[in-house]
Amino acid sequence: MNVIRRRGWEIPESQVTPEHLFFNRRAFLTGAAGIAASIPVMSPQLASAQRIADLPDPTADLYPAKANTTYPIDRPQTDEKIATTYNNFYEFGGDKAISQRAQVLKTRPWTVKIDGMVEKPFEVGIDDLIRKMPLEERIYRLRCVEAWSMTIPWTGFPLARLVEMAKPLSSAKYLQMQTFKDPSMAPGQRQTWYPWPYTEGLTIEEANNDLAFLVTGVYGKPAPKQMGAPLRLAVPWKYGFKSVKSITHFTFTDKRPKSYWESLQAREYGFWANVNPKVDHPRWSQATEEVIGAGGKRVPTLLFNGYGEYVADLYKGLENERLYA
Ligand SMILES: Nc1nc2c(c(=O)[nH]1)N[C@H]1C(S)=C(S)[C@@H](COP(=O)(O)O)O[C@H]1N2
Ligand SMILES: [Mo]
Repeated sequence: MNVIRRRGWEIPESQVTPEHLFFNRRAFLTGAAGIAASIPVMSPQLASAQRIADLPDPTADLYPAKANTTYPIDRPQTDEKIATTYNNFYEFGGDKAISQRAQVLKTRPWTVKIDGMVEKPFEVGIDDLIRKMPLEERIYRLRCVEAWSMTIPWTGFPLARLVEMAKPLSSAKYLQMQTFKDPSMAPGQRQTWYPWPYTEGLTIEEANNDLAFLVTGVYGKPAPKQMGAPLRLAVPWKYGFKSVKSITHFTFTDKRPKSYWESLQAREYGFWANVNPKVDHPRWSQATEEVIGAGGKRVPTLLFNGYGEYVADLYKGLENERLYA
């Protein structure tokens, strides 16, 4: 597809894909695509996943949610077809075309576990959680570390509401978030040498910033699996890899969580990962970004992805940290 091809001076996608240098692509492709290719189109597994997918979402009545326009947006929304078919979700493969493969993800029943430094650890079913929360729509920009971006209408609730519900102890300094781990469902997780489950983290202050958003839907509907159903993070001032998909586990801790990409390649992917056009990735420039779905158009990248007025204060006094990688 033309929209996803990189042109001109741009480096081929294979070179800006973060995993390129250390992700054994060939081994991966034999694994994931090999498995996908070996199952007939309507394998029993896929067929039953399809039946589940065809059931009405138990929270469908909550959509579309009321728009929150606190955060103005000056770009057109990315076309829904493009945003739902150009995805990073390594659990289902190392390429962007995982939307079909991700349909085997079983999103009900789905239990979210909250533990660590909290008054009392607990578990909550996803539908109970969603119904307790004030759903709203927010349009955010998403800037991937691979130098492309989209503009997406998310539905969800502030992460701060989950923090409040969890009642963290004052000793908790960080919130770690993890995706499911089930290699029988996610072929990428059969590559056992990767640090599954996908893990990310924020400081408690970041988690309590109003911009940090837990996503349950997109484009006025429950989120499709490839975009991280049934619960995914959106932290638009940080590179996209911080926005962990399909979360099952929140842990409050006093130790800085080590993320999936940091475990793989700490020199390139750090804890903070705030967007900054002046701090290049070791292998490519971060000065501009390709607007996906806009015919190859590039625009300048903005400090904190344009959200500095809401988040820059979080980093006062942290100037010695590697805030932008
Ligand atoms: N569990 C999980 N979450 C993930 C990823 C992933 O591979 N696995 N990829 C991240 C990256 S690199 C990006 S850019 C965004 C992409 O989100 P989108 O596909 O909804 O645009 O998801 C992030 N969350
Ligand atoms: Mo990304």
